[in-house]
Amino acid sequence: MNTVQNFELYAPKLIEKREFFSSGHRACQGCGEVLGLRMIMKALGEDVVVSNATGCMEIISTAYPHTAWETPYIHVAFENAAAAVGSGVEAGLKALRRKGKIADRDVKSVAIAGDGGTVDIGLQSLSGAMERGHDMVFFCLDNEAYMNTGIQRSSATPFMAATTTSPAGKAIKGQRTGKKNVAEIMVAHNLAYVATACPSYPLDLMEKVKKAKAVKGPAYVHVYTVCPTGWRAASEQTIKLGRLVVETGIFPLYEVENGKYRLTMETPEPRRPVEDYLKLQGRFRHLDPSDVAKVQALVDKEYRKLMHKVKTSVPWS
Ligand SMILES: Cc1ncc(C[n+]2csc(CCOP(=O)(O)OP(=O)(O)O)c2C)c(N)n1
Ligand code: SF4
Ligand SMILES: [Mg+2]
Repeated sequence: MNTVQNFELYAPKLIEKREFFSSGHRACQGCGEVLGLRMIMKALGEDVVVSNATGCMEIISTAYPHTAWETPYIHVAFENAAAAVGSGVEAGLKALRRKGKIADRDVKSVAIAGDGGTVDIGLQSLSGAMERGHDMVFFCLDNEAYMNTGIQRSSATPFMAATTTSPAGKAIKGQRTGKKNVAEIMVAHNLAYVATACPSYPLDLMEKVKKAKAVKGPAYVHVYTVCPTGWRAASEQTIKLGRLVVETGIFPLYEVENGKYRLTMETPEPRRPVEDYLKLQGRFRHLDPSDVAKVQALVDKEYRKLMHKVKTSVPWS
């Protein structure tokens, strides 16, 4: 699929001029997480209430007395998690609707958290909110570690990546486990819509955000966001890294609608070797050729599993 052609064809219809996450925030140069967030907010529009767990995006956007948020926004502590507060917001919106106070507006509850706030500390409340069927969208902004507090590993940190709590040295070679796949955990909750996205593919991302918002019930979007600071990568490589992670098959872009899997961005065949992606990042600097081969084997296995689902899954209805 040719992204440039798509952009020319659809951009005037798809992209709002108005920003709901403004410039002037304090994110690092080349931050992929804030870029993804800006696109999410653009695609959501103004009728949302955002619950955002503590993490980089909260820290860089809300230094008192300033705020980058152009919509109602609740900063949620790590402990009570974005999904728990988001489900309370949804109940509140329901009550306001019943009283006729927002009868003419379709306001949506939106919960946003980093990978730490989603895959580790927020997972239980996320599962509860999705299982109860709240009418809300949850976005995980996955930069593959607890970045805001100094690059600690999370269960979304990829195999062999070095972080401050999974350092590469004589004892271990970085993260010892593979990445937890929360999109799959969400599919297992039988959600009507689950998707993966990346701001290096802006139209794909924004279309998925709109689809997720349109669902009456819970929806989940897992957004891969490059963090040049934590990954020890050059800030001008952010978009390229987001493309490489898709072209290598490490993070395929897909959606699951009513149980049916679909790749939304074709991965080139043959896929690019994972080395093209790994070598641009200091967090993988310690890998020798046999380590790279292990990463490649893991990626190949996960990719095969996904392609099997793409080929064999059928929609529930
Ligand atoms: C219970 C609790 N533990 C730890 C913290 C400190 N803390 C604040 S943000 C954060 C990291 C967040 O990581 P993530 O959710 O991945 O977001 P990122 O900063 O990477 O965007 C941590 C550990 C806290 N606020 N509360
Ligand atoms: S540490 Fe990473 S995620 Fe956080 S603001 Fe900087 S580049 Fe963005
Ligand atoms: Mg993180």
